[in-house]
Amino acid sequence: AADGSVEHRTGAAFPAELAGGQRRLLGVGLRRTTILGLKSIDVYAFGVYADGRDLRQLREKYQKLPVSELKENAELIDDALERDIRMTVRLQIVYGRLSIRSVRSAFEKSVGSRLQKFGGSDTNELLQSFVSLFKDEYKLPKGSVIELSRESGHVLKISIEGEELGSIQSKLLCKSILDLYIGDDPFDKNAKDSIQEKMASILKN
Ligand code: DAO
Ligand code: DAO
Repeated sequence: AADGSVEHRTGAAFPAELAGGQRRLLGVGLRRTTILGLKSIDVYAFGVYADGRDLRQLREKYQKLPVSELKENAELIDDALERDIRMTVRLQIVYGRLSIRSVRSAFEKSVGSRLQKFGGSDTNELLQSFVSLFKDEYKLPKGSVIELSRESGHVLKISIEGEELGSIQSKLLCKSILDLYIGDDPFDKNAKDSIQEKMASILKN
């Protein structure tokens, strides 16, 4: 198998494949935030993976378009968000002082805004049921690896350092989380572009 990729600003390394070779790395990026309104910090590096066979469900629809067009096609992203395609976002923590409390509040903000965008008003219960998995006793030192996976049937599974924390069946939640990385207004625009280009090339192969 091919080598993985390194997120060049942080040096975080991502394997080329996960799940015994089923999920292939599409691209890597960086999640940043600002604290106190001015200081920019690197929070985590991420890699986005997808099941190659699941992605090929989209082949028939897009096969006729050239890669140059596919890599800018918004409908391709909508389909990737919407369909039952197994995907994983792997996070590697870069910021050394992350508390579970700040993870919870960041999650409520970022994922909460997407739940509202896609689902309307009645999404707080869903958000809270997921956030309640983030227990205070967990620690996230620099280098920790978290995986957020969409399994078949739109089941969101979360694990830390390979240990499963829990899972929840929700198409809306899966879509909202993936939207942070590949949707409109992503955390890292360059990462999104390279992920989409890689998706396009898989569809053509
Ligand atoms: O120390 O108050 C602080 C800054 C913390 C920034 C937290 C951003 C958290 C982003 C989510 C991380 C998910 C693993
Ligand atoms: O970056 O805003 C964001 C979304 C981050 C999603 C990561 C959630 C990971 C939560 C892990 C909690 C472990 C206790």
